[in-house]
Formats: sequence, C-alpha cells, structure tokens
Amino acid sequence: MAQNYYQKEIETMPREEMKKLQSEKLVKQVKHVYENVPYYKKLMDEKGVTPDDIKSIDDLHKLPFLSKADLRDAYPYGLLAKPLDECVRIQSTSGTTGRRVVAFYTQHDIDLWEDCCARAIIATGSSNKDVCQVAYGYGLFTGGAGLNGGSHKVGCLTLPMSSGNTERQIQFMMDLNATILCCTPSYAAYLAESLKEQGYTPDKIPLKAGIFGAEPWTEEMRHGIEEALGIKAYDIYGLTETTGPGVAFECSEQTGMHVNEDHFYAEIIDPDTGEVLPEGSKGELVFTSLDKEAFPLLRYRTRDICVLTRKECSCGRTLVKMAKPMGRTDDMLIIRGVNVFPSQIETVLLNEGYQPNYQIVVDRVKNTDTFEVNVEMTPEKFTDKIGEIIAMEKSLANAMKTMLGINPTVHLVAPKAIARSEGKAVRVIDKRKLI
Ligand code: DLL
Repeated sequence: MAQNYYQKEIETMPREEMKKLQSEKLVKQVKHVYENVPYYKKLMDEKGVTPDDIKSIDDLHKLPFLSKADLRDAYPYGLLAKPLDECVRIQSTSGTTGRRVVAFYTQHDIDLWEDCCARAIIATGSSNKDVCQVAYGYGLFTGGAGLNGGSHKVGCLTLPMSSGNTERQIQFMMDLNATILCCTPSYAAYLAESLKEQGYTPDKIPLKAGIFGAEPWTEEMRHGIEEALGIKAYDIYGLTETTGPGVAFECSEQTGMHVNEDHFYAEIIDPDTGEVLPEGSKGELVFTSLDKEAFPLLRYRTRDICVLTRKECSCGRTLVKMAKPMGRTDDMLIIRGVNVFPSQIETVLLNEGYQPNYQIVVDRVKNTDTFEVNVEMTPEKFTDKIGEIIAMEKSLANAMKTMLGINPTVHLVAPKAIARSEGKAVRVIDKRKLI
C-alpha cells in the first residue's frame, strides 16, 4: 500500500536527527517551565536540578516526575506556564470532583494537537476526499475536539456528530457517505450491531476506516468491528494531560501505535522505583511535552502499563511505537469511555450516609459496558419496603451520576451481604476481559 504521511519529514525522520530535535526542544522547554511554573521549579529545586543540567534528551531522567496527585494539588492554575490571556481553550478529563484534570491550550498547542490527529487520519490512507464522522463526545472531553481539528487539517468533510443518538449517526453516515468513523471501540461495535439490525450489510456501509480509542479494546474486538463494518480499524491513544487523542496512532501495519515523539517524549519506568527501563521492557508509560506552551507537563506518569519498541515499521515511520496499554498501575476503570475511580463511589456513599461496603460489577453486554454497584444498606437505613428501596437506589444512582458523569444501576443489599475480604477488599469485578 502506498504510504501517506501528513508531515513526512517528521514522521520518517532518521533517529539521530529526531534525537537532536527532541534535545533542542527539551532544553527550551525546561527553561520555560522552570521560569514560569513555580510548582515545578520547587520540585526541581528539591531534586537539586536546574535548567543548566539539561543539555540533551539523555538528561531527562534527572528531572522529577509529575503525577495526577500533583495535578490535583496544583488545580486549577498551578501548572499553567502561560498567562491566561494567551490561552484559548480548556479541556478536561471525564473524571470529576477532586480528580478533575483541567488542561489549558494556547493556539500553538491546539495546532500541534490537531496536527497529531491529522497524522492519525492520514495514516489510515485517508485524504481530503474523505468524509469523517466524529462520534466521540464533544465538550470538555478531548475526543471530539481533537479528531474534529485533525479532520479539518486534512481537509475532510467533517461531520461533528458527537456521541450518542444512534439513529441520527446512521442516517448521516448513509446519507452523506461517511468514509471514516471516529469513536470509542465500544460505540463502534454498538453502531455495527444497530446497522446490522437495520439490514445494512458491510457492502452497503460507506465506511472504509475507523479510528478508535479512549479505552482498552482487544484484537478480537478489532476483528469483530472490521468484519461487521467492512473497514480497517485503527487504534488511537492519548490523554487529556498531554493534549488528548493523537499522542500515538496506528499505521497500516497495526502492530502498535507510533508516538508523536517530536511533541511527546515517551519513557517506560519501573512504577515502584521510578528507574527508566530499557526498550522492550514492560512498565509505566511516562510522557514529557516537548513543545506545548500552556500546560507543558514534564515526566508525567500516565499509570498506563505499556511497552515501547523501535523495531523498523513497514509503513516507513521511524516514530517509536507503543503497544496497546496492558492495564494500569492504579485502580482507574474506563466504563463507556469515562474514567471511574472506586474512591469516587466511596465518596458518594459516605456523603449519602452509607458505609463504604460496596462492589462494582462491570461487564460488556452487546458491546456496551454495563455498570452495577451493589451497596449494603446500613442497619439504620434498612427497610424491606420495596418502594422505599427503589427510591433509595434511584437517589444513590443519581448522586453517582452527578459525581461520575455516567449512570450506574444501584442495587441495595442487606447489611453484611457483601463478602468481607481477609486481605484487600475486592471492590471491582470486571468481567470484560479487555486485555
Ligand atoms: O481518552 C483521550 C482520547 C480520546 C484518546 C479519544 C483516544 C481517543 P482521558 O479521558 O484523559 O483521554 O483518558 C486517558 O484513557 O491514560 C488510558 O488509560 C486510556 N486510553 C486512551 N486511549 C486508549 C487506547 C482520552 N487506545 C486514558 N487504548 C489513558 C487503551 C486508552 N486505553
């Protein structure tokens, strides 16, 4: 297959040249952050490192890490490196109170982010002749905005559908002959099922490629979607803290995602010791924004477990490749594309006068995540009146929806009904087998 690149010079840059480019950017970036972000300057001072110690990308390991806890501490402006009047946008994670991450962008940051998404779109063999249906959520979530911007850059006719409203998605897909679909893999699978139910066979579906990410998905799921829609399905990775989707993207080889490493330098570390691990080792993925202006995180610990490889790729790109994330070092779940921490459920329960005796059960039925929370009634709240139980379940589910942004089904169970564990409580039963 003839290879298409959006920014060929960068995407196929020889290793040594890339290292030089990264080094130049890093030296400038560390100075920018040191001078403009007192929070990070303090971390560097505590570690006894100054911008003068950073002469090339080989010195990166001298810098301190940043974690989600730092983002929380510094919320909302503590890691901002540009005056607010130079910022043009915020985006935010799907998480909520306490865990919310707010990322700021200058126009330059938006531009480089959209370039990354454009690289991902072009890598699927698409061009300005294509019609790109963006069915990721628009709004604070980065999925819609990122792919929308990338699609504009490529010059595709962009359908800014946002997520949900399956009937309308199908109507526009068919009437406007959408050729690229961007959404979460679970929504792609759901759309595929709905299309089938309406009698559309793959040969009647105009799509040729899908760009799916924001949550873990398996090779089996990929094959299922590819077959059902008659397309090639490409993975895309990213996180709000670094920009959003497009930090890494898949090419026609479909053996991992090329990291846009001229903007985001990737390291794999031992999550326990922080030691940088050699290529091919499994560990925690860490990113450094090399040229973002407003929210330039250095050595940000993603908590995603991953492997990096520099094996030659048949697509001609020299950008380092990351494997599909293989899990997380924390307890974050991704349910219907939304990041959920068990501690958020706990907070709701305590706020609502329950004890934190609960169990989350997640499954995937007909390609949609189910999300149930079993909660013990306290002796004080105990009742056997069905009407009261239903009202209490509804009210708890509403409180959880407010906290999480997605709706669980809450089941109240009798006090002491949830098995007590002798060791760590088993809070989550995830039956989805995503890895
Ligand atoms: O999910 C950004 C995104 C939007 C990526 C659209 C791809 C497509 P957050 O909500 O901040 O940002 O969640 C980031 O999602 O640390 C991973 O754990 C997970 N994740 C993202 N992409 C993938 C993927 C967006 N392709 C967190 N495979 C990350 C597995 C993924 N996990």
